[in-house]
Amino acid sequence: MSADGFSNGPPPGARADWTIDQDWEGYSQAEHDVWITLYERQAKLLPGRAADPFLKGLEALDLHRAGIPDFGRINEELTRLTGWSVVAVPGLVPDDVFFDHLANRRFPAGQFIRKPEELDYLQEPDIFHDVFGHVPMLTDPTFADYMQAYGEGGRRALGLGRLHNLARLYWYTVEFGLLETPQGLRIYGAGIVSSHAESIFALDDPSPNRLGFDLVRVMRTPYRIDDFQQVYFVVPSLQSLLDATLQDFAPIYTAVETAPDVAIDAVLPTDRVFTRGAQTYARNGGRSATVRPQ
Ligand code: HBI
Ligand code: FE
Repeated sequence: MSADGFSNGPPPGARADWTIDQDWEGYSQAEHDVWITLYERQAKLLPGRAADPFLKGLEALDLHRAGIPDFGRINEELTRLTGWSVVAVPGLVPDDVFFDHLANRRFPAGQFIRKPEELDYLQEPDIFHDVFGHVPMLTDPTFADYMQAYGEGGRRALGLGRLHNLARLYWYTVEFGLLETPQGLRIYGAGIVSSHAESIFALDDPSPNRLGFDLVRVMRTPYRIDDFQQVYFVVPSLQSLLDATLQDFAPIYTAVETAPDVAIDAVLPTDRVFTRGAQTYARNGGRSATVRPQ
């Protein structure tokens, strides 16, 4: 098993880069119905909660309500807009494979969809999390550049043994990031926007901290993989996110190396505070540890 827990090669039937055919014709109506249920629920909830670039991307790609979208159809528009394409993979792929895809403007999306009894529970990102959650933002040119820069940074981080710091950057932006707008905070993180419960919790609940994004601060902050986040970081613009990644990370890693992690529920005197959370949710044990809101 290699360092990140994968057997050395791609699974049977997958290509060397771990991609597989989506086989869109192979989806059953029951699988399309799960997509429709999840899509309808979020489409009703997200106006006024999701950031404009996300809502614009959803429209542009017409992730239509009629079921699981065909990657071939999505890619015609997505590639025209920002040069990105969605490729099907069996599930999580090794970090180096993941970064190589991102660095080449390919987003690896799980080909499978969750079962009807798993609507709010997911062990591993499925096609709804990956395509509904991540892909609409890839239609935004600035975010599209950020994701490619992240992929290139990931390859370097692997070489420097700094993956865990970079994974935190991904987690608190791409997965659970919030955007500051004149109308208030809006969601751009895929992990939030693809989760009905967390789309509400992340903006409305008094429990979590909501703090201004700072690259070193984020890299020093651990995260939860089994429950709602205890802290969300807010960027003033997508451009500021891209600018943060276009600098040389070596001095950043040095700064992070000597600084201890920040407690997940801490607010530092240097933090820009949007919400000083009560942490009530986490202190009451959150959800059962086996449930990961998606
Ligand atoms: N693989 N398919 C897939 N999707 C991901 O989001 C993903 C992955 N492999 C690794 C990974 N994410 C994380 O470790 C990154 O933060 C590096
Ligand atoms: Fe994700």
